[in-house]
Amino acid sequence: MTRRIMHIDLDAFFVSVEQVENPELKGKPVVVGGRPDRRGVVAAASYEARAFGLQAGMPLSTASRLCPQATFIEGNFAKYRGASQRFMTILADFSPFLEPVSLDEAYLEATGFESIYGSIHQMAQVIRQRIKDKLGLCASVGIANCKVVAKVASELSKPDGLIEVASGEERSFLAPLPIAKLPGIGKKTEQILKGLGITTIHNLSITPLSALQSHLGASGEVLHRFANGIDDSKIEPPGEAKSISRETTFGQDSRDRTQIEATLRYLSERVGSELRQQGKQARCVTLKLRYADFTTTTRSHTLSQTSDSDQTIFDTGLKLLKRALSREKRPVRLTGIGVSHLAEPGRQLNMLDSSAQKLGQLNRVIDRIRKKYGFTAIQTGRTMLLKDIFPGDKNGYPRHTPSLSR
Ligand code: TTP
Ligand code: MG
Repeated sequence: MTRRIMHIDLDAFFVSVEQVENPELKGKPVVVGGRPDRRGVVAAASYEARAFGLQAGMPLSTASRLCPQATFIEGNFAKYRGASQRFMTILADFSPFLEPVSLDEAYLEATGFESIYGSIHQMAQVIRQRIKDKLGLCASVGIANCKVVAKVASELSKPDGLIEVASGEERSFLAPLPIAKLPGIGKKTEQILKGLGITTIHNLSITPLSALQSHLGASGEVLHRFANGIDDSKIEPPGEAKSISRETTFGQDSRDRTQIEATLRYLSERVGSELRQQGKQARCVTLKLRYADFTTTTRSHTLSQTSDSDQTIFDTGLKLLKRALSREKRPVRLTGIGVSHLAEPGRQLNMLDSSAQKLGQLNRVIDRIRKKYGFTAIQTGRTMLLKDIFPGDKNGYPRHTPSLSR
């Protein structure tokens, strides 16, 4: 039996949810991400706005310059999360083998479902219609014998499209496409490959594996397989969060160490609180910085023992921050902190370490108070400063960037 995998991705997701709520926005250039005079970036742009060159990640100021007539919407993450849950529930009716990848995107195992729907193509049409009827949203679908080709197909079919790649046609389907269309090829890899004269997926597929490995390391092998339409990875049922992170863009680019450190402290507390809520411990802490010129760097540190403490996350982040900024001239635009390599607590935690134990108790008390009275009910010396910087409420300081990171 030939393997049939579907990749389903909603079109202009955040914007489409707004358009369902507010139908007069349909067919118009619409941006979700914030007001045009605010800092921050475009989270989602309608296809009508994309015609003006707008795209996700673009600063709002640039977006409003390119398309001043667009409607700019702040956005409401809770609303999108709700729509995402309804979307996933619909998909789960069709196949028990479902892998949500992000809020608006999932892989679905469809192998063997031909007999129920007549064909997998027909099954995809039924799914698309159901999503339209129940949610008012358009979903684009790619069907192929593996995940990577299905994803490229759904991307190519947008908006409101459906492409099925017949078994055996994977390689020829990918061949003419530019390398940037292949999942796993970001800006950096694209530049390296272009430097080698590789511009199409066909070029990539015929480049000797050893050459790719010497330029790209381990990912060279994966990309070589992908370019040849080979991907054996399975549909993974929803797992638990693999990392937790929080980040924010400053109102104005900042060189003020006190402000940057206070923000880092606040974000560390947010991450720590989420970590404890999930009952997890982290092994690795990562600092993210974006400078005024938009270059973004991350630095990570592996802890000697796992932790769920705000203090440990912050201390580690602060060390990374000091190292990163020691000779840095550029002002900072965004800062973020994340934890990864999560584990259930227990074995790794050295319970004989009484200072770790005390810190653990303290964090739990703080979590209880915050649950009852709001996040800002407890402030540490450093985060007190934030009151003057961000207009906050009892639930915390609203952050500009609607972050998808978990
Ligand atoms: P995408 O599926 O990448 O984008 P999209 O649904 O807006 O558009 P399309 O799929 O038709 O190309 O992301 C889904 C949502 O995730 C998007 O609506 C908004 C959010 N998002 C961000 O918040 N920041 C980002 O940088 C990106 C790419 C998406
Ligand atoms: Mg989408």
